Parts: sequence; structure tokens; C-alpha cells
Amino acid sequence: MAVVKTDHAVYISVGSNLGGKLDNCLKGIAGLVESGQALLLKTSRFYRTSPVDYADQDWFVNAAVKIGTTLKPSDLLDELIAIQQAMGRKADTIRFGPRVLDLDILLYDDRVIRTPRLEIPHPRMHKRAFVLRPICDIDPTIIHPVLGQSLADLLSRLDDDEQRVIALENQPILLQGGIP
Ligand code: PH2
Ligand code: MG
Ligand code: MG
Repeated sequence: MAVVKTDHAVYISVGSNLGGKLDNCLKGIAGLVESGQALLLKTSRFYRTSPVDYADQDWFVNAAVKIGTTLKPSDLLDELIAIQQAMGRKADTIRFGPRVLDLDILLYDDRVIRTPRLEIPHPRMHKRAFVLRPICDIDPTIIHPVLGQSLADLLSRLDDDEQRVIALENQPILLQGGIP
């Protein structure tokens, strides 16, 4: 059996609003595991979420996963981009617009990274219920490394009634490996 080292704890958001949305999310998570570079530690519930930032598009399916990996952040980003492309994602035509699969790094240990290509923590995660609700399924006590507040607090302080986040009635069952 392959042994995957898991030095770094990373939270990734998973989303899709084109085609078979849930299936696309599951394939994206499978792609991470199949890369041999990540161990799937935890998965949130899956949600139907109303579109944020660009309203004229279909609802999304969103989830979050916790992985363990040895990849450094920029190499992990390359891997996520490769998985998105393998799923048929085209270069974005509309910012915040429709996408077959979106894999975003939310948190990487408690690192703070701000480069033109990569911002960690994800710069909008604290404003987005479709990110905070799923990640709080995994661990609501995580402290946002820049804002210094727990993710549960950030979620409870969102005063945006427009953001709908509804758990799917039929949750997929994912096999998760490793030590949580
Ligand atoms: N992703 C976006 C823009 N808006 N809205 C929802 N509900 N879910 C998303 O994943 C999402 C979005 C850009 O990545
Ligand atoms: Mg993205
Ligand atoms: Mg995104």
C-alpha cells in the first residue's frame, strides 16, 4: 500500500455549478486522492448554495475537505489546477462565474501567504457562508490566522441573508483514510 506523508494540514473548498455538480465535486476529491500527493482526512457535508459575487448563474454544490500533504503551497496549487483542467474547466471567462470544478486552498497550516498567484487564507473565505458552513462541519474551532477569530464565530457573524446554504438530502458517503 502506498504511504502518503501528511506533514501539512490543508483545507480545500470544492465547488461546481455546471453539469453533474455533485459528481464533479466527488471526482475532484477523488482526483486529489488519486494524485498520490494527498491523504483525505475529513470531508464536510455537501450543500446546495446560492451564487455569490456573480448572481446570474446556477446554484452551486459546495463542500470542504481536510487533507494531509507534503506538497508546498505552490505545488499544491499546480496540482489543483491540473485536476480542474482534467475535469474540463476552461480558462475563466467571467470572474466568479460558472465552473465545472473549483478547488481553492482555504488554509494551509496556519500560514499566511500573499503572492500574486496565491493568497492563503483564501481572501474571501471569512465572508462566504458556502465556505464557512462546510469547513465548520469539519472543525468550527479553527482560528483564522489573520483575523484571530474562530470559523464558528465568523460564520455566526455573517449578516448576509442572501447567502443560502442548504445541506443535500442525500449525502454521499466518502471513504476517508488516515488519522483524523
Ligand atoms: N464560487 C465562486 C463565486 N461564487 N458562489 C457559490 N455559492 N459557491 C461557489 O463555490 C462560488 C460562488 C468563485 O469561485
Ligand atoms: Mg478557484
Ligand atoms: Mg473559488
